[in-house]
Amino acid sequence: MERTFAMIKPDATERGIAGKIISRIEEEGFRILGMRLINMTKAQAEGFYAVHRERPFFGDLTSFMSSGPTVVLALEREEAIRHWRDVMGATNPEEAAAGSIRKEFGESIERNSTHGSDAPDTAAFELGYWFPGVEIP
Ligand code: 3AN
Repeated sequence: MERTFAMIKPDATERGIAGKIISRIEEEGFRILGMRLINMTKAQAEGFYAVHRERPFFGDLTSFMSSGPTVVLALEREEAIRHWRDVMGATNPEEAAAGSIRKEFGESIERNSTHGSDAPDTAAFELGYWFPGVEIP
């Protein structure tokens, strides 16, 4: 079993499709170990996305992520990291595979509905960032 960190971004909560995405998470065989709806501050978004701070889209990305509610999730499944990234699809919805969440719901490379950790070390950082001190059984 492996754990990963996922988010349902403000473009999706705004359109009232968080529930659809949570259903898909369950249908894909993930166990939800932790789940909260948060209103991220700009400073929290900047800390979370610190690896991207030199990128040209950093300001827009952190403004968008602090513009509305986000659902943060701790998920468990076999090969959770890879499988969740497959279910989400490519970062740019235009390039995402048919049947993926970003293909179905993503509006743009920024407003792409979901996030998922890309490796074990980032999953550990991201889970700890949003579920600090939480005992996940
Ligand atoms: P992923 O979330 O698929 O791992 P990353 O790590 O390349 O993608 O990018 C982090 C986040 O930054 C993405 N979720 C996306 O919303 C945003 N992003 C990436 N590239 C761009 C871009 N060119 N313009 C605007 N936002 C971007």
